Amino acid sequence: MVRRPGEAQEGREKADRQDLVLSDTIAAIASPAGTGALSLIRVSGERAAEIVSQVIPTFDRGSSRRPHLAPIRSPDTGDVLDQAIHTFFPGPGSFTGEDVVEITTHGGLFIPYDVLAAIMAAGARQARPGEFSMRAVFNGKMDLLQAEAVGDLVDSTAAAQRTAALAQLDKGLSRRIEKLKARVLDLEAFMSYDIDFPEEDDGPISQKKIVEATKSASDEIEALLATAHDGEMLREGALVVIAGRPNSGKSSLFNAMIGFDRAIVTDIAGTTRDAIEAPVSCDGFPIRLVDTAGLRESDDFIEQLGIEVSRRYVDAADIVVLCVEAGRGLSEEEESFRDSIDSTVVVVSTKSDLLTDNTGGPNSVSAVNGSGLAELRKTLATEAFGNQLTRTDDQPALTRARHRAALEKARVELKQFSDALAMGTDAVVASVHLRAAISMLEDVVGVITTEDVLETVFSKFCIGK
Ligand SMILES: Nc1nc2c(ncn2[C@@H]2O[C@H](COP(=O)(O)OP(=O)(O)OP(=O)(O)O)[C@@H](O)[C@H]2O)c(=O)[nH]1
Ligand SMILES: [Mg+2]
Repeated sequence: MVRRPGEAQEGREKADRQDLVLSDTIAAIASPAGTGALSLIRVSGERAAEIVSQVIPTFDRGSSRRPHLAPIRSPDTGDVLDQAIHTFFPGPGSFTGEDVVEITTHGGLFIPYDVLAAIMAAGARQARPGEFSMRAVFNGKMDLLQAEAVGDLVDSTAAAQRTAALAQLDKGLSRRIEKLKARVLDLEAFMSYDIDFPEEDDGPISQKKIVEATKSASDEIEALLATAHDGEMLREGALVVIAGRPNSGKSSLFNAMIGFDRAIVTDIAGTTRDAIEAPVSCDGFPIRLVDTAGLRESDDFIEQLGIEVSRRYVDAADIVVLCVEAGRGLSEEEESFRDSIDSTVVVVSTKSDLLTDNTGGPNSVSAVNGSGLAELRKTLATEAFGNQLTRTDDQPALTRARHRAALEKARVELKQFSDALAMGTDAVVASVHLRAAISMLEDVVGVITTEDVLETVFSKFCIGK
């Protein structure tokens, strides 16, 4: 059997990981703040059952995975705080892998918080953002990519994001990266064979085979990196910035696209002073639509600030929608503005309802009667996500800068490995680069991850997740 140098390390790293697991019992409201019919409180940890039985005296840890209706009582006074449903999920068969109790209380601004306070008085600690998911990762219930997919599902604003996040939750991306890691591990094993049996000049593993294996791993890294731009844009939404002269109908178009009056519309030129952003789903694809201040020379200090903000948004945009009133051509300034933009520009003829002869041309829209809006949505989806609309394979993509950065580092290591190989560097020294590449890939999936990486990933989650 070919020895894999990584294997010896695995036991120790697992032990390190166990040290990071926090053993205290945490609690949080998992549903959003505000008034709703119900609210969900999660309690997780070794003492979950014992703590909950202080507020639910009828709690029976023998009856798991079944909902029970029972009064919740203050642990101090015994007063009834709510009538609520609770379900006990004993570890390890729970979301976090620990004992978990989920309590569905009545919603609103008082009861859930009062019940949570009682649970904390009974000994639980308020969970930190993402701490439930972090424990799930520590306890091997899911990997880091799956935990990120949970966050992506919650943050999704369009159907295509849901599809991608569900596939990632189903380990699609994890498997792709694991496969790549297996290739690099094989390569490392080939090298270690050469190290162990140096006298076999032309041993069972030829130089050619190593070069080929390196090439195939590098190709897969390139293929993965090539998915990053689209994958990240799908997760974050394409930034579509509406720009144009004052009064050209930008805010009206913005409101019509998002479906409610978010931006102020008046017939006074220079109404919008700030950039306003809202998520819109265009044919199932996520777009972050931004309304901006009209572009013109202005002596008004506040308006000038707004125009500077507009320019910054235009520079960052994936697509710029340039609004020009229907029936007139682009002015010289508008043409040079269009030509100065690096990203895709979609020129839209606004206020088409004012034209009597219906010669609005392509991309004519009316915020008043809604004509052309469906076509504009389609155009934006195609411009921003065209690659993904036409893609026939649905290979999992990288979805975060974190993934991209790690794969880029792995690419560098592999390149350094093959350079070392070509220069006839000692096999032991060359193999150091393979080990480094493997550890980059492990970081992405979160098999063995430093506390720093985990903290950054989970601090972006909300409390209760
Ligand atoms: N008939 C008609 N009027 C429109 C349409 N869109 C905008 N308008 C009118 O055009 C004027 C300017 O509209 P806004 O949406 O505020 O224009 P804007 O480009 O955001 O203007 P600034 O914020 O000042 O840069 C308002 O009086 C709107 O009612 C449209 O589709 N049809
Ligand atoms: Mg406006």
